Amino acid sequence: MTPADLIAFEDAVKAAFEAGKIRGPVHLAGGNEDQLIEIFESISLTDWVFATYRNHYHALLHGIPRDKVMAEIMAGRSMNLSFPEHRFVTSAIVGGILPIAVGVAAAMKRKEPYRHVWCFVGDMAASIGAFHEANSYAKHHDLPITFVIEDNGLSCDSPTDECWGMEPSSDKKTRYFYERKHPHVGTGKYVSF
Ligand SMILES: Cc1ncc(C[n+]2csc(CCOP(=O)(O)OP(=O)(O)O)c2C)c(N)n1
Ligand SMILES: [Mg+2]
Repeated sequence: MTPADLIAFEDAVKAAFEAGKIRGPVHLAGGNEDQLIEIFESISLTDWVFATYRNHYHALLHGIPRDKVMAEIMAGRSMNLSFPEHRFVTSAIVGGILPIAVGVAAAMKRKEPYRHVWCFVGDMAASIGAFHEANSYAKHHDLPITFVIEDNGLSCDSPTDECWGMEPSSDKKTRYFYERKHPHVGTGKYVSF
């Protein structure tokens, strides 16, 4: 998948949402195409990927067919995309995916051959108590997990640093920065917050 493929996909979702064809919330990705493509070069199709409500790019980059992803979005399940057969799970609860990902990583450690777990979270999610606990457990049990912090500097529309301050340190985490292209939720046509 190229950046243009990803952008074209989100543009199609945006058009369908604005035409009133999607009966549910959507969180569009944008501005992070290059970063995610690079990160997914390290992610095997047999690895587990856990993500947030802003997950369309992640699903496509994890090899899930475009039509399958689009069908779920059109059915109103954008913010909960889950394809366990592709080892891909998301949660719309901020930080909600963290304990699930850590649990799967604990299971993977007992399996042979184990698969790595990649857990994507926003910069606000990386500041909350659930991250601290997940990070601590993963570190002390040396679990095969990497937390990828998707840092757009925003918690919805509030600057994360001003609201939350420092986030806990971790040797299990990596981070990429991007500038958000779309509103936090929706496309700006109906409602945003
Ligand atoms: C437990 C919980 N509280 C509040 C919300 C509402 N909410 C949705 S996204 C969001 C901000 C998340 O910011 P961040 O983790 O940085 O992710 P981003 O949207 O910037 O990618 C909030 C508070 C939620 N989904 N879950
Ligand atoms: Mg953010």
